Formats: sequence, structure tokens, C-alpha cells
Amino acid sequence: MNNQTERTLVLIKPDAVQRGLVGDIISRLESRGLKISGLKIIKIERTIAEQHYRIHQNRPFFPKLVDFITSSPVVAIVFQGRNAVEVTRNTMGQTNPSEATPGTIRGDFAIDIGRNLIHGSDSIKTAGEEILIFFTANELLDYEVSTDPWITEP
Ligand code: IDP
Ligand code: MG
Repeated sequence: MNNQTERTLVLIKPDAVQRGLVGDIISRLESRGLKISGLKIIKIERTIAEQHYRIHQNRPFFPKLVDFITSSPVVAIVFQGRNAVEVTRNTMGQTNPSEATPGTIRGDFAIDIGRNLIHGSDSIKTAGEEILIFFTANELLDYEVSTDPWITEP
């Protein structure tokens, strides 16, 4: 992985899995130019969810957030590419889907902050921590594809 490449954690949340939006969400991030480094479908355990969302542990919505994210399977993905953290965040759209710009995932498919379809790490530091919660090193691949120089200027 060259030093301009970042990795970020995406969780396609239970609402998106139940609504059949997994393919569309992956497709938007993939066609943006991000590469899948790791991917799996999992049912998140409560202790893992509490760890992942620990920054929000004192917020009133925390119990419902943990209930929701553990209620049904999620698709966990590590996306890799230049500015992967920022690119993923702006492809997702604002946290509250009612404020998210049309053209973003949340802006096109959601209306409720408690059903906003996707998680993406909010900084490079957070991404590093979150990836470790969901993936082991040998589950993450770094590989080249022939389109690399057509997506990212070397
Ligand atoms: P993010 O997912 O855009 O990074 P955060 O502020 O990190 O947003 O919040 C984590 C998740 O907690 C959100 O995606 C959303 O599902 C939920 N959440 C955040 N704020 C609220 C709220 O005010 N009410 C209900 N749920 C919320
Ligand atoms: Mg967040």
C-alpha cells in the first residue's frame, strides 16, 4: 500500500441489508474508485457494537443505536484508495438523511437519522481503530488492478 493510500471501515447497516441496498451501496463506492480490501457479512455482538460506538456511550440514542446495529446482519467492508476516508464520508452524505444532499447514499435512500444505512469512519485515526475491531490483518488484501493508474495519478 503506497503512502498516499488510506483504508476506511464501512458498515452497511441492518436497514440497508434488509432493504436490498447492499449492491447499490457497494457499487457507488466501488465505482467512485475505491477498492475492496476486505468484506464479510456478520451479526455484530453487543459488546463489539458498544466498543465500536463507545464515543457515543453517553448520548441518549446510544441504547437504541446498539439495539439497531445488532438487530440483523451487517456487511463490513474495508475500502482502500486515495483519500478513502473523506471520499467515503462524502459519498455517504450527512448523518441525518433529511439533510443529506441528493446524489449521496443517505440523500437518495433514507429519511431518518436512526435508519441511515451506512457507517463510515470519520478520520484516518478512527479508521485504523475501527478496522481492527472487525478485521484481522490476514483478512485484508492489498492488490493491484490494471485500472489503478486510470483512477489515481501515480
Ligand atoms: P455518522 O454515522 O454520520 O458518523 P455519528 O454522529 O457518528 O454519525 O453517529 C453515529 C450513528 O448514531 C449515526 O449514524 C446514527 O445512526 C446514530 N445517531 C446519531 N445521532 C443521532 C440522533 O440524534 N438520534 C438518533 N440516532 C443518532
Ligand atoms: Mg461517526
